[in-house]
Amino acid sequence: MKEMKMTFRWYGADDPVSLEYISQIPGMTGIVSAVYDVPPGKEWSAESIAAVKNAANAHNLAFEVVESVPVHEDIKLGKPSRDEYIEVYRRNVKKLADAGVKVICYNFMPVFDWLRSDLSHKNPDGSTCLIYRDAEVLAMDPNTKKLSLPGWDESYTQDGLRALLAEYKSVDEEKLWENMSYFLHGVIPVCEENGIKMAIHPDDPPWGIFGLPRVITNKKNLERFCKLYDSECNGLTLCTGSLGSAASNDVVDMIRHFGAMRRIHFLHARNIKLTGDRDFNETGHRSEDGSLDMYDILRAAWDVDFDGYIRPDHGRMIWGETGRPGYGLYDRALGAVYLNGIWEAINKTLCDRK
Ligand code: CS2
Ligand code: MN
Repeated sequence: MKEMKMTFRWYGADDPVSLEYISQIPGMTGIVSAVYDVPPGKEWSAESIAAVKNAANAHNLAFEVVESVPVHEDIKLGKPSRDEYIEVYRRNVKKLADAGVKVICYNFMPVFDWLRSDLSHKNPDGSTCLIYRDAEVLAMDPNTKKLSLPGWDESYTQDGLRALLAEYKSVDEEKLWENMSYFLHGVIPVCEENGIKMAIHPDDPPWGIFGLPRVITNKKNLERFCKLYDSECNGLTLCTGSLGSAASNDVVDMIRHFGAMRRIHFLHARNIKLTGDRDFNETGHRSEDGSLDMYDILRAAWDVDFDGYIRPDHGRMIWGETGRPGYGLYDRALGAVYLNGIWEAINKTLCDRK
């Protein structure tokens, strides 16, 4: 029987989803979490890391995956101050390794992490989900419009955001690659020394937005990324929903390819329904509900002997639940159990049953 490790994202003590509830999900082995109250570029204290670990362990859950250790904008911009921030990153890597962490998920998206046009789109069955409509997102371009971006309008002031966007005017895709390479050359050696696997999260959505460059977007670029620093520690978070939202991406093929290279350390399983060119809705995890085939995805992972960490990614809000968009308990728990069910079926079909 092959084994992957089913995990669940937990946002810390403020998360409306408790560790107790997470531990009650069948087949759950650990949490994916972070120290959330420290701004990017600052060092995490050993005590705060230990607090997450102890809280998880008290519920019989492991804490071996961090999502995310954020990369300071100065590193992505390639400013002189980046050396200091990379040094902090290296210290955080070391501390996390000391606490038993094995994988660090991060992203290299300028300014914004995931972007959506609506965080609570109402489905006919009464559930809500996150959706992306390219035209609507572009119409909210903060370069020219008053700041109002779902999920982001509280993170920035209008002026702060404009200033940051202006700084990125001199960073095109090639420059971003250079800055990424510089970052990796600073960080991966420490990971190699400490047994940590870095796992970059793809850009979501996987195309440039508001004139900002995005490069972790397709197979060719993931290949280029792996070559920036040729080490197993320089790996990927394969997020099916992020990559799959570009119709040209073949997620299953990517899992086979990068999985065989031993570069996938973390799998985010999420389904999305493509509703048009650069338009999609997030859905429940089931293959039939979206455009991605979860059986094919897990079968590819199984075939390449994936034995890393997996988690259900965003879910819908169902059964009247309220909370952090994409990160409710119920739909993600259903996702986890569904994924484990597929995995058991593959295992029992393809392994000798002793
Ligand atoms: C998202 C991201 O798709 C996802 O997993 O929720 O916020 C993700 O956690 C970050 O991009 C990882 O750095
Ligand atoms: Mn993801």
